[in-house]
Amino acid sequence: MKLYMHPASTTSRAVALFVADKNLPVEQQVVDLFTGEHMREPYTNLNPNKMVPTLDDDGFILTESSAILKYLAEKFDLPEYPKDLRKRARINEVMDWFNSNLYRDYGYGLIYPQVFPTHKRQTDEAHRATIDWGKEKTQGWLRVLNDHIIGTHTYVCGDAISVADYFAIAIMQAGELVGCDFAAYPNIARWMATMKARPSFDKVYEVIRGFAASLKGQEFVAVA
Ligand SMILES: N[C@@H](CCC(=O)N[C@@H](CS)C(=O)NCC(=O)O)C(=O)O
Repeated sequence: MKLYMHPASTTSRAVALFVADKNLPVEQQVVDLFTGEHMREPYTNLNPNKMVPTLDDDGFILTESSAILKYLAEKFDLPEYPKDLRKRARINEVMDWFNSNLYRDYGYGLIYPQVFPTHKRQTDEAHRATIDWGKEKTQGWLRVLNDHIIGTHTYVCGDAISVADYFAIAIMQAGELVGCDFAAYPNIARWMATMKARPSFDKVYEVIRGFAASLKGQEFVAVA
């Protein structure tokens, strides 16, 4: 089984941490986003979205990090995606929440326009408005995450770790690029510290943390 990925990719790290933590027999092949390898054949034959990650399980091609996490957990019969209908429904709900609600405003509104030149808006005014909107909406989502989704629980779907935590920590950690600080959201901060203490975290997140360190000192709009 092969995972096409890039260590600087948020959605790749979600899968890569799960693979590493669970020691799954998944070979990882880097697709060089910086040279545009993902934009060309042969990769686009696998993933016409021109994005990573992509899983190839003996010719079965699967895109979407959320779907890949669930597929791997199911394939290897892992407790991180329990079979109980309601537990599973809760995990699906939370992963959809992160993927649509939070990630849209936090990733594509607040973080990426500030760090990736390809996300720069056409005018300074439009750029600024995107980031301001992203920040404001993000703060609302973080309040929901802190107070209602995590609350007093250890993980995002209760007190057992699930594929939703692997998905969510990849998204949340991306805020380090612009210096986001979650002290105002103590349940989020506590949960993030728990996930960052996973044995494979430092290795899987090494490249993105290096990138974050290289941006230190620049002025960014962030959640604080
Ligand atoms: N919904 C997709 C999103 C994948 C995605 O956004 N991948 C980014 C890296 S994090 C990518 O490949 N970007 C390449 C580009 O935008 O050129 C998933 O969850 O897998």
